[in-house]
Parts: sequence; C-alpha cells; structure tokens
Amino acid sequence: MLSVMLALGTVWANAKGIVPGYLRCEYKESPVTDVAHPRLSWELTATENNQVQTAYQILVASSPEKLTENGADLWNSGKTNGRGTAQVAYAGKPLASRTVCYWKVRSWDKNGIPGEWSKPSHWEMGLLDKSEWQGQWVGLDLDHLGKGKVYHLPPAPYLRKEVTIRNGVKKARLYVTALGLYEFSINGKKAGDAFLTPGWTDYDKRVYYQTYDVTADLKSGKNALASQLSYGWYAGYLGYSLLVQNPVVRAFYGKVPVLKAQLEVEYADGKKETFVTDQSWKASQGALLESDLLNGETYDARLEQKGWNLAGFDDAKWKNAEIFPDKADRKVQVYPGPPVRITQPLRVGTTQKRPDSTYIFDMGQNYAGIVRLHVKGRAGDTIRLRYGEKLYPDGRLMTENLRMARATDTYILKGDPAGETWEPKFTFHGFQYVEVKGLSNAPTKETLTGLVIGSDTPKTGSFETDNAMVNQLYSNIDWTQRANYVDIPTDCPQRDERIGWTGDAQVYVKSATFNRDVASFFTKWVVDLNDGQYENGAYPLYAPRPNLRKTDTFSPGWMEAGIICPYQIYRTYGDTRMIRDGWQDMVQFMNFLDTRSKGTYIFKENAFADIDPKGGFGDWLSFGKKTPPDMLASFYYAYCADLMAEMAAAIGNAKDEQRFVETGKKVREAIRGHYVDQGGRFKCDAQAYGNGAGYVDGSLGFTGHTQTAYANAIYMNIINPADRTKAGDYLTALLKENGDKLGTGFLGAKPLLPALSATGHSDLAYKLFLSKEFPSWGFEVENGSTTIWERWDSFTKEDGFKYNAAMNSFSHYAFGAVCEWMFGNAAGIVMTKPGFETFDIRPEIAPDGMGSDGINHLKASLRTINGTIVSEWSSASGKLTMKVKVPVNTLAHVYVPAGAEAKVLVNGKQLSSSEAVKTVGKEDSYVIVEAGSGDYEFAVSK
Ligand code: RAM
Repeated sequence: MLSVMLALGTVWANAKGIVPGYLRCEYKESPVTDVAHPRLSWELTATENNQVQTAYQILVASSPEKLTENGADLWNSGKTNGRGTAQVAYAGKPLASRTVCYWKVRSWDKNGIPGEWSKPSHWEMGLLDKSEWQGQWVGLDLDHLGKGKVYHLPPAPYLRKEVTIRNGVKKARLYVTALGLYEFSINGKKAGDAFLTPGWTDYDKRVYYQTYDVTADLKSGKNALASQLSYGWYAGYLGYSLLVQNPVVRAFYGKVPVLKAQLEVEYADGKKETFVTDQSWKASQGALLESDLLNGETYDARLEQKGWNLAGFDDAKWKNAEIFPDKADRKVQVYPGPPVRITQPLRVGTTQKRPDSTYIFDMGQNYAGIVRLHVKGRAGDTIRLRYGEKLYPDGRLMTENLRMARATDTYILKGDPAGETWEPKFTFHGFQYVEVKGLSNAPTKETLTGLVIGSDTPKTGSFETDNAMVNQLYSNIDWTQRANYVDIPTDCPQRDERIGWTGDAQVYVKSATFNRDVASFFTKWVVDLNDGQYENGAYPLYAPRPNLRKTDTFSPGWMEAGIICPYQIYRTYGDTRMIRDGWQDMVQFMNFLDTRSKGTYIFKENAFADIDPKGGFGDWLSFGKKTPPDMLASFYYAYCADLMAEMAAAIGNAKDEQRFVETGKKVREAIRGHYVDQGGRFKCDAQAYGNGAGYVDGSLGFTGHTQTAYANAIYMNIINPADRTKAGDYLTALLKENGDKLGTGFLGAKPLLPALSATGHSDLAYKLFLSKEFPSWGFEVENGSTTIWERWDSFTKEDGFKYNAAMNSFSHYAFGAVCEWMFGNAAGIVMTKPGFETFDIRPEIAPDGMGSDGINHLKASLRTINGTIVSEWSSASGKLTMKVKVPVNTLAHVYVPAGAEAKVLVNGKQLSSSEAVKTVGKEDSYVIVEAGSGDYEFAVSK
C-alpha cells in the first residue's frame, strides 16, 4: 500500500514530465519561410535532475482548432523515439504557399512518461514559386539628378498607389522586395520594423523579400500603399572602389532602385484580391535628396509632400512609375536571416561646444547605427551631422579613418514651431561621436538619441568576472560583433569598406557563436559565399562580391571561410542541411586546392605568387618577420580537409569522408617534409621570396619560426602528437624572446591562447590575456576602447592615431576572436557533440596571487540549441568553488580542478559517495565527473 502510494507520489510529482518551450522553426520564432521541409526545434525544462527526452510527438495543423491528435491535418509525427530536439524536419503533407502551420510538441522523459503538450506556435509558408509574384519591378529613374556633385547622389524615389478594400478583411499579407532598399507603409504606418530591407545579395542571382501581416492595417475604403526607395548595396557606393580608383564606384548591380510588392487580401466571405506594383503606381521625389549607405542622407523637410503616404493625397502631378525588366533566372526568396533592426536606443553621454560653434556629442559607446535628431528652428536652418569613432587630443572629430565614406547626414528644417524629429532611413554609420553643426540653440537631452542597428541575433552568451578590464573587453567584443553583423558579417562599420571579408568572418565565427545565436545569420551569408564562389572553385575575398577592384580575387586564410563557416554552424547547432546544400560547392573548393597544389598536397614558397597581393593577405597586421603565407595556406589545406571529412561523416557520405581523411594525411606529411626541420622547428626557404616585393609586409622578411606558425600548427593539429609539446615549447620560447608579448596578426591571434592552453601553458595564456601593455587586448581597454580595434597599434600613447591613420578601424572583430579562448578555456565550455548534446566543462583557473589584476571569479553562460549551460568558478585562499548548469537532455563531463590530495564536495556531499553524479576518471590535475541535467556546486579544498 505504502509503496503504491509512494509510486503514485512520484508519478504525481513528475506529472508534468519534461516540457518543451521556445518552439522555433528554421531557427526563428513564428517565421515566414520558403523551406519546403522546415526544421523545428524546442528547448526542454524539467523539475528533476538527469532528465532526457526518450521520444517526442509533433502535431502540425492548418488551424489552431485542428491542432489535436485526431485533428492535425498536416502532420502527426506519432510517438517518435529519440533524443533530438532540434533540426527535426517537417515530414507531413506537402505545404502550399501561404499555409499557416500551427504546431505543438510533447516529449517523453527517461521514465517513459509523456509530458504536457507545449504551448502552440506557428510558422507560415511564403511564396514558393516565383511565378506567384504578379507584381512588376517599378521605379523612377532620377539618376541624372545626382550628377555634377562631388559624389553622385541622386534623390530617392517615392512611390504610391491607392487601393480600395472591401469590408470584412480576414487576412492580409504584404510581400515586398526591392533592388536597392525599401521602406513600405500602409496608410502611413511602416510595415514591420526591419531596417535595410531586403538585404544584400548577389542581385543577379537572387533577391530576398519580406512578408508582413497587415491584416490590422487595412480599413474599408481607400488605402494608401506607399514606398520610399534608396540606392543601398544595389545602386549606391560600395567599399573602397572610389579610393582605389576602380572604374566603377557605384551602381554595381543597377542604376535605379526598384520595388516589387504584392498585397494579398482574403475576405471573410472567402473572396480574394491581390494588388501589385504595376504601371498604375505613381512616382515622384520628395524630401530625401541624397541617400547612400556610405555617404549618408540629406533631407530637406521643406520638400515634404504632406500626406503623400495617406489616402486622399492628390498625386496628379506625380509621374507614372516606370517598369523595369526582370532577370529570368534571378530567384526571389524569403529572407533567411534575422532582420536588421534598431536593437537599442542610446542616451547621449556628454556634449562639448567647439570653438567653431559645432557641438560634439559623445554617445559613450562605439556602435553601428544612426541618431534621431530633435530640433526646433526656422525653415531652411541646416543641421549637419558628421560621425567619428575618436576625437583628436584637442577635441576635434577624427574622420581620417573614414577615407572616402562621407558619412554625413544633413537635415534642413521646415520650421515647425512644435519642433521636428528626423532620423535617416537608409544609411548607417560606425561611430561614438557626432559633430553637430548648425544648432541655433544649445542642445538638450532630447537633441540626439542614439539608435543602434544590426542583425537582430538573439543574445545567447554572457561572461562576467571580478576583473573590470576583462568585463570591458567582453563588452567590447559583443559590441563589435553587433556593429559588424549587419545583414552580412562585415569587417568594419565606419569607413568605405563594410564588406563581407571572408578572412575576418572565418577567424571570428566560432567566437560569434558564444555571444549570439548566429544560426540564421550564417544561413543567409553562407548562400552569399556560395554565390560568390569563383568558377575555379575558390571562395572570394568578400561575399557578396561586386567587382570593387580589378585585382581582388581570393586568398589563403580568407577563402576557407566557405568551409569553416558551415562547419562551425554544424558544430554549434547540429545543422547538417547547410552541409548538404553546399556540399558540391565545398567539394569544388577542395578540388581547387588539389589542382592548385598540382598533386603535391602542399603549397610551397610562392605557390600563390600570381594573386594580389602575392601570397594573399597572410597573417595580416602581425608584427615582426612574416609567417610564409604559403605555409599557412598549407595548414589551412589540411585543416579544411579535416573539417570536410567530419562533415562528410555527418551527412553519411563515406566515400568523401575517406577522400578527405586521406587528403588531410597527405597534406600533413608534405608539410612535415617541407616546412619542418629535424628538430621539429618550422622553417621556410626565405630566399625564395627574394626581397619580398609584392607580398604583404614582404620587406620584413619571412621565417617559419613564428608565434603564428606554432599557434596554428597546434590548433589545427598539423604536427605529430609526439611533437606537440615541443611545438608548445617553441611557442613559449618565441613569446619569451619577445618579452611575453604577442606579435600575431589576423590568422595568428585566434589560435594563440588556445594553443598555449592545449600545450600546458595556461598560465602564459592568462598572462597575455590579462596584460595591459602594448600590444594586447588589455591595452585597448586601458586606452578607453569600447570596441575591438583593427590593429594592435590603432592608437598608442606615443603616436596617437599616426600609424596608418586611413587604414585604422576601431570596430573590427578579428582580434576579438580571443572570445573563443574565454569561453572554451577560461570558462571551459567545450562542445563534444554537435549542438552541445554532450559537452565538457573544463575551466582553466587563473593563476592566483594577482589580486585585482587577475581573475578570482568567473561566470559564463551560453544558451545552446539544447538549452543553457553555465560554468562558474571562484577561487580564494586555496579553496575553489565551481557551479555548473547542465541543460535537460544533455550530458556533461565536468573537469573539477582538484589535485590528488584535494577534498571535493558536490552539492555539499562527498564526491566519492555522491549519487547525483559519477566520477569517471582523472586527467592532469582534474577529476572528471559525469553529470546529467541539473545544477551542481563543487567545492574543492586542498
Ligand atoms: C581590410 C579589411 C579586412 C581585411 C582585409 C585584408 O581592408 O578591413 O579586415 O580582411 O583588409
């Protein structure tokens, strides 16, 4: 009787079982998608430790009412055994365009008990076939109006159309895209909250569209559909083309921005109506006189056509919209990434009046975005806003590093006595300071508001310590990521560049995954990468790739982004679809490497002498003698082969797996035969490079024996395991020779600390990490940075900005790749199975005795696709406390730093007699504990 009651009690306590939440489809909550078999995911919570999902059931229905086991008309997966909670592809009836799919899921726990159904969620199918687009491309050619100025900046077109809607609208969807940038409104209300739509792609191959639910925005009777266009990436200035005097400097894809839109209305009586862009649309120009991503906007509020976007406006004077032809093979698809949005407002920190009567506003944070201006004055008063990341010591705005990007917004007042508020729509800047000219009154708190923009990638990571410098560094890393993940991963947000540099992206991608959920962001950009792949198989220097400079092609260390980025997305999110979709392209890249190596499986000195710069960019922005770029190219060759082998296995392609395992071996053998001497030192034939002319910093000379060589060789497993220790010793010796200072560039900085840690030199890794001396991460923080700099010497106390002032961004994430070590080593969160289904917590405790210059407490968290992991440690006078959170349905190996003599308690009890966790081994000075889901506290005393 008692046992029955107890058993019932347990069942009762667990009646809820494990409960799925955070339902997503294609990585998004309630998205519109055009993926035929969209992938679903959910996150589990449980009240009990050690919980796993043993089975799940998914229901999908065409209405909320049908979302029952018997009613689900689209899909009932039935009870499906398995642990998977992500990347579960819809496998029901074929889904037609426009279908709204309601879904829910439940999970069975380890005891075979089904939990409650999740709250319902939904996704919606977009227009699956291009032929469903009845709208035409419409626009207004104002190109001639931009001529004769310093920059060719024609005014932005305005488009409008009134439509009559009957009573009883049940559902209304607006589909919009543009070649260029658009903002669309219905009856004066902006559709959605995205910025810079529809995003940057190779517009000859594809363009994306957005879908808006506008059911609530329509009224019966006349409705105004209105759109403003801008030149954007399609027709505006791009990158450094003007700086390098490229024959084409703007309008890389087309001269005139055009719009395509379709409003589909469904009435309660079942009737449908569709309104599309066509010849009946009217076009004009208005207050937006200039509009360009790099150069900024000019808005003359006196030219506003009042009510142009409302019904009843008299557009008799407007022209008929012009129709522009389509390209037959241009795809029109749903935007797969997270929208670019205003993600945060910022209040002005301080304001300074300058001798020339301008004001400098300090926003307190370097960011990408715009400002909202609020002013009162006379009609015709002109406010000019210029943006900069830094001030000169005398307080002037520093704009040298913007190069040819004018980055200036101008607002001309209409003279509204109530004051007027304006913000640009189609541009953004990278800045911390704004210089405002033309204010007739002293500024107030309301004059400027900062608006941060960026791809709205959900925050997933946090990293806090008791060391203020480290906390600021982490903040700088995340801000730099936000400033540069703007539709594509850019190098910098301020100067005339802002392009998708592949090298920067590949060194940083893993770091990015610790801070934000970048799954859908890279789902988009990997398409851009594949679209940008050259005929010969090489991935480009930047994607998308307009022809910004004749000599731009590909470079080792950059082009490998085509392999490394999809691999990282696979590892972090368990995404094999991206691998499958891109497999042919990736294999083609590997074929390219094979062909280039002429069957030798190595790139010897001068193997890339035919590209510009010779050898490619190599260890870009390093100090001292150069690591031969060809040696690094060879390392990357082996590394890519490994990643390809692993990805081949993940998609069940045994043949390719074997091929790439072989390639990896052959490349390593060839490297050892050519670039390694008897004593295991890296070497090269420096003579072969002659005087180095044509190579990046070639005059400094070349040597294989560099920090970058060993760091990469250890990180990429280039050397024999037996020689690993030796490589670590060479690395530490090189650092020592250099006064324990790093000299690594873009390709060497990321693996540096991980390589030290991997070879038993965690203390030295910490020393470099915590250093505040030039060059170091801490030096930037010490010098007031709020973002990561492009160069270690972007600013020095001695020389100010002098060192290459023009090529000097203060918001460049490449060196922020130290983030990988912060999470992976200092906090010790190490994934061991894709998606963090299993992982290690193996923290490296900072050396003690450094007081406030060291780290005595660290807490990192990461919301993975399998739930949130926390790793926290505190160390004080011989005592160590570790707190770990293991999400439901995952398994962790916790490496507890405890010497042979140490006493370890877990949740207050002796580890050895714990029932909560299992001790499974020892390694170095760690005790390895296996832990299922739950919260654990380990206390270690000597
Ligand atoms: C610079 C970019 C980028 C780098 C290339 C090689 O112009 O800013 O960071 O990848 O050069």
